[in-house]
Amino acid sequence: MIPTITAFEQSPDRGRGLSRDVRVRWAFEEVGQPHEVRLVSFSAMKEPGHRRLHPFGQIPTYEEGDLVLFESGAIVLHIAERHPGLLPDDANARARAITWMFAALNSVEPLILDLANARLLERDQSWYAARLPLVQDRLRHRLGELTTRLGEAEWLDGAFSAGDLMMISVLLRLKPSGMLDEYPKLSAYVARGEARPAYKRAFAAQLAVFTGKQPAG
Ligand code: GTB
Repeated sequence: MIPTITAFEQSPDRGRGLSRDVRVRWAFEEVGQPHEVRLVSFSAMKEPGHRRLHPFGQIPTYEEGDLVLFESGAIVLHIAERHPGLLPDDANARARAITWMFAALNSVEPLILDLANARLLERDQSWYAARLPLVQDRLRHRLGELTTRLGEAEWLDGAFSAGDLMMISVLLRLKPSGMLDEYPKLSAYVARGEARPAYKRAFAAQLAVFTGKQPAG
């Protein structure tokens, strides 16, 4: 059965690959799973029909027969567990890869979102200039810790895994702020992810929604 996911009909990032369907598309591409993408408008997301799939009226969602999932992390984990390619066979290595998925979503993404939201939504507030350095410092501290752990390694724990897919997806959201450039090792890590053919196919597919042109190849 071919799973269907949902994505923005008109992504606010104008096809820069920052919305959360991209990590799901990337996971599908890594494991070679064909999939359908149903595009939804902002208003349709808030309708009861979509809320039956996603309680918070968001994308992405995942449908496969009777199974409906939401939360990009849960969806990527589901894909990774059902297909070879994104999780190691060794039980301990598998648990560590899943740990990195959680680390990306719980210990890195919220700090990045805090910065993105501050830049996007709080600029006009009287306290913006005072708060911004606090938000930046918290994030810089975590990125420093991540840099130290990555060290000279290519990926976070042995071979590329769903943990890297999620961490790189999260770090990509830093690009508009320019902060990723402060961390050459993390920038190179993200670039290695972006260079993967599966990522390129996922990126091209979401960009095609914005440009209205089919991806080449
Ligand atoms: N925790 C959930 C998950 O991981 O799946 C979060 C889902 C989520 O935030 N979805 C967003 C959404 O549906 C799209 S990705 N928003 C519509 C709404 O809440 O009404 C978030 C996103 C939005 C815009 C950009 N951008 O423009 O750069 C990047 C990411």
